[in-house]
Amino acid sequence: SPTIYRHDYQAPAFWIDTVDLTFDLDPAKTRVLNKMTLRRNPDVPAQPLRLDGEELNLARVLVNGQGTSFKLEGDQLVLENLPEGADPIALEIFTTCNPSKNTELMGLYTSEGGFFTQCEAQGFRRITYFLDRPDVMATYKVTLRAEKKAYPVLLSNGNLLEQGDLEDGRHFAVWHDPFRKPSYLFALVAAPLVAREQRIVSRGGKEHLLQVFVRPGDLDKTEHAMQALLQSIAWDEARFGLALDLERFMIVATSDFNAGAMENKGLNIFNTKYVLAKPSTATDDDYDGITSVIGHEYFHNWTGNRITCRDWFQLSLKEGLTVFRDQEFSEDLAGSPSARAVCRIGNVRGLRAVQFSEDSGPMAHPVRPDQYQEIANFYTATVYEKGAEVVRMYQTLVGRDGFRKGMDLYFQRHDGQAVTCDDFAQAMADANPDSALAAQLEVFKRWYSQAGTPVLHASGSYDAAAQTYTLTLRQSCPATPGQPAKQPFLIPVRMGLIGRDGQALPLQLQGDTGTPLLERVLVLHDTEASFTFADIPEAPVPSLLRQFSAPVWLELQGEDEAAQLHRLAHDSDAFNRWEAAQRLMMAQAVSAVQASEMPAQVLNASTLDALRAVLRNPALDAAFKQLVLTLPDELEIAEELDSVDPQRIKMVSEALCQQVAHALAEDWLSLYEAHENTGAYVPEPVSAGRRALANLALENLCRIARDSGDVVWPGKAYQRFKDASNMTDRMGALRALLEGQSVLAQPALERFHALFQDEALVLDKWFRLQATRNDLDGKVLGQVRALLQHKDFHLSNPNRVRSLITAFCHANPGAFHRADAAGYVFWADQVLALDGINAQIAARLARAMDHWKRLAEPYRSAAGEAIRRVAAKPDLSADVREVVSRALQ
Ligand code: B3K
Ligand code: ZN
Repeated sequence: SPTIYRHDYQAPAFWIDTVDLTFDLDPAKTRVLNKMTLRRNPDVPAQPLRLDGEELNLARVLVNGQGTSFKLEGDQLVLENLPEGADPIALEIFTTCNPSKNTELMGLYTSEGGFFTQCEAQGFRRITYFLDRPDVMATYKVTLRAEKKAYPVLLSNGNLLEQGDLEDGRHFAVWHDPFRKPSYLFALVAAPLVAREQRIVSRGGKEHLLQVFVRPGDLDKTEHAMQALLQSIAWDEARFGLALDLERFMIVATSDFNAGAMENKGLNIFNTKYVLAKPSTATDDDYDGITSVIGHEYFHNWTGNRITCRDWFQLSLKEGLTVFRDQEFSEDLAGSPSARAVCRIGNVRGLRAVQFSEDSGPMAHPVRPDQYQEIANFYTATVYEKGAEVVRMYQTLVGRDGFRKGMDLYFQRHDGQAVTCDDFAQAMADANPDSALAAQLEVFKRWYSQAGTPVLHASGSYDAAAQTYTLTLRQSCPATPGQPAKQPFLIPVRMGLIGRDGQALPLQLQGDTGTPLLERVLVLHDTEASFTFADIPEAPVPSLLRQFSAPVWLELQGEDEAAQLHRLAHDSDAFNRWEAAQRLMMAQAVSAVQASEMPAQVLNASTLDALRAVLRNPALDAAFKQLVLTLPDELEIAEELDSVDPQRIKMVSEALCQQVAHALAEDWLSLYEAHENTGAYVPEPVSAGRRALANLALENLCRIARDSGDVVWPGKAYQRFKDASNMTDRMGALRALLEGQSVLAQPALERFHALFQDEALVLDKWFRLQATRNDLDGKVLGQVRALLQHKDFHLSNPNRVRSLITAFCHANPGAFHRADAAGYVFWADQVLALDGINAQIAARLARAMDHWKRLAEPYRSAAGEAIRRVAAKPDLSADVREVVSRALQ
């Protein structure tokens, strides 16, 4: 496929002002009448109209009511003889398509007896011929006609104008969306659904109808989603002054969906995973996921829909900003400082696990990419999560109030427009003219243009005679594809200094006269800078990059273990306390991997003592303790190494887990007893933290039992599994049995399946548990292969594929990277099989091999062979082609 470049952007030759669509919905042959009014863009030289269209059957084209000549060139419909001049042109196009054969789930498709759409980024062209690009914005009127009994609910964007019955048992509905929108925000639904409804009056006194549509049997799982929607609406008004602008706001859940959800104007379509929850089927993590995704899609109504992207290279304009907004929403809901820190730690773990890894591999790209072959491949952790970190840095640099001012100016300038990342940066800077951001805007904007994770090298020196402490910060950034050398980034470093007694030292920069602060943000915008603090009475321990104030690797030069332990014990920043524990464990895990002989113990005694002290500290809450005691996993360890031997890492990781289980045995016991009973289930942070810690303790107790042959703890775990009143505890107990390699694990898995065979989302968990289980005997791949044949496994359902195949290849490295190469053969087979069904899902799976060049032998050669086998398929999708050819470059 051709490569598309950001620098080639040109405004469209035509604008489309209104779209009037009529659908006669039929699974095998849906008829679409598209009546548009267009006009020439006077700013662009006259040229033919080229409309995008894929998988369509064209029946008729009329221009101002008359037949016209046209050409079909590849996937474009070309009209060369449109009237000259500025007058509006009426264009009418009649096509048909086949939703029931649409396994890509892009455009109009059927799922469980209903019709659904997904148009972002380029799905609308699979519904009708159109200028399918985000800078072409029109108002839409939509008429839906379908059989009434099979499709009682007919929905599209905006307001319902009219509905009624037709002949032959069919009915119709007419919708009108008053807001101009790009085609990627179009949606329709026709399905046998029911709705939970709520009417609200917003602060401005306007009435709104909120609806959550699901299959009839799922209505008892919609309460949390509705709650999250109400909280989202209130939060956006309170924090950003952004009100709901629609009379009606609809959420629809479908179980066949490529992504998590989609922010179509007024008609958000969701993966059921991010809507449906009740205590017996959803875990605490599921509840949190629903809150953040409902928030995310709702927040898009302003950041994405009211102001959209000029072109797809600007995707992070809406995604980075909206992820940042949903993260802030979740933190504000969490409430206490400690619960906020737990949220932040969770987000940073995700960022480092996925985005940092992406940034060091063949798919590395800037937050605002410069080129792509298939845009669907660029809905990435870089665009989303790193993009959110870039937005967070604005807030760190200009403060919360300054950030709000920047947002206000952004809306004042650009409401109703399709704009660029530069426009956002300019609004932030202009609203904060005295900030470090405004002073260094061009440097700051390198976060959008340069890929790769910068390394921040920090070293400190204490001058006892002068009573000063000098901190030197230096940055570098590794080369990434197409970007061999980088210019310095602007890095905000939130920091403090900790005294010997654990107290924060007042910070007074030399020559500075303001009141000393206990924490400040240093700004590095050159390759290197030094900061000298005055009146420092003793050599301090620095605490840098608090709250993870920039998406960088931090290297603390010349720092000893004592300093890490000091931070772990005393840092006032909860993030850095957690980080200190992670660094201590990681450093020792890495040396165990690199040692010529596997050491008897991975962690030293002082680290274990420090971990024990965390568990015994009554001032820390359960959620935080659980996070500190979550050990670096195999993927995180691999990310630290230049040459990766997955089996060696697996051995070390296993030894680390067993050591921590045994060394803290007494604590696991008392923690389990103190936290096992969390009372009636409420999905909120305090009791969720208790559940998480109880489950971690139980897992460790079952690990101990594995070595000692004890049957009491597996028995208790099995009992807890059977009696659990909520899914968090049930899954926790089941995982403990699996980690403990208990003979009860298999009966528990069978019972789990029997209990939940009618709950698709729970079956996904069942598949995932088996795909990601600890592979001590090399049998997991065989089990995964067997599960492909299970009656509940369907290659056409993305959630199921992700739960079994993608989870195995991406999240179970010890089972996937086999010396006999069988994991890679499996990977290639599945990528090829999926590519004919759903290219987006296939491409995501393909990325499991991103880091093959860092593998040690024999893995590397075998992986290369598997990738070349995939690449050799001549009719590979553009999606998979782009991923494998980058991997091979
Ligand atoms: N904007 C959608 C993305 C849909 C993915 C298209 N391949 C979901 C979201 O970010 O809210
Ligand atoms: Zn989004």
